[in-house]
Amino acid sequence: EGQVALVTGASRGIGRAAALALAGMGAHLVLTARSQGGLEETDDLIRAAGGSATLLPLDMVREGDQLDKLGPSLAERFGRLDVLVHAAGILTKLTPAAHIMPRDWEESLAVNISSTWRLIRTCDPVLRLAPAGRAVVLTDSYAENPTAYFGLYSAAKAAQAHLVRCWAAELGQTSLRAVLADPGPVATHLRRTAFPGEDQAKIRQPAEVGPAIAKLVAGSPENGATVRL
Ligand code: NJP
Repeated sequence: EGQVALVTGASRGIGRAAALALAGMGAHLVLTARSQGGLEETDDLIRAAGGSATLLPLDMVREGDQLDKLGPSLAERFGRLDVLVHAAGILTKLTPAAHIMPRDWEESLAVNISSTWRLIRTCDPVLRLAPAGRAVVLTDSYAENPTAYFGLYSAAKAAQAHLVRCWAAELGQTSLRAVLADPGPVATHLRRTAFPGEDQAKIRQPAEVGPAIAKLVAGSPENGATVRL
């Protein structure tokens, strides 16, 4: 009760589901993504369930200066940040490593790694103000398993995972814990991009993954661990 949770990638998919589950635990949500409409839909769902949210439409890549101000503005407005769930991520397309185009490479690194770095940079001080801060970054088994045609995504997610593990190692005796959460295949836009022919009714739905993230946050995860949701 009284907790504040920031969720990136909250306009759809796993981020939306995590936001809903955290609202169900009584947290006030700060929701970010580019799509205002998507954020409003998430907000409607949260309100219908009796929760509250603040919407922050933001392109984490193209509005990096705004992202840099996020942590200090949360500190000023709420005095603390208890939970960060970083679900924003992209898988633009599957491509042989030798055929990756510069634009796709830069976009993948910008969203999947650089935004994570910038988010850690801006949120670390305000997360440390919470009595038991929790940072959950969505990872993927492709970060650990190099697979044909997944280089664009896999390399970026591997670098993201290493950055989070390094950050966790630096948290030492602070009450803040940073973990990686691997949801496995989930029926979202991102998954559809990789496997367009897949019957998404046969894999996990975001609504099953959201509560698993909330449970992780409420528990005592091992700092720096990769947790399979
Ligand atoms: O993806 P999707 P998921 N600035 O496409 C946002 C990992 N994962 O929920 O900006 C700000 O539904 C975008 O919002 P918008 C995966 O690697 C997944 O499946 O409005 N936000 C949207 O809200 C990722 O880290 C699976 O377009 C930006 C969100 O990101 C996380 O789970 C398996 C943005 C993406 O929603 C969530 O993925 C696995 C930007 N520039 C790991 N660009 C899986 N689905 O199977 C994008 O192991 N966003």
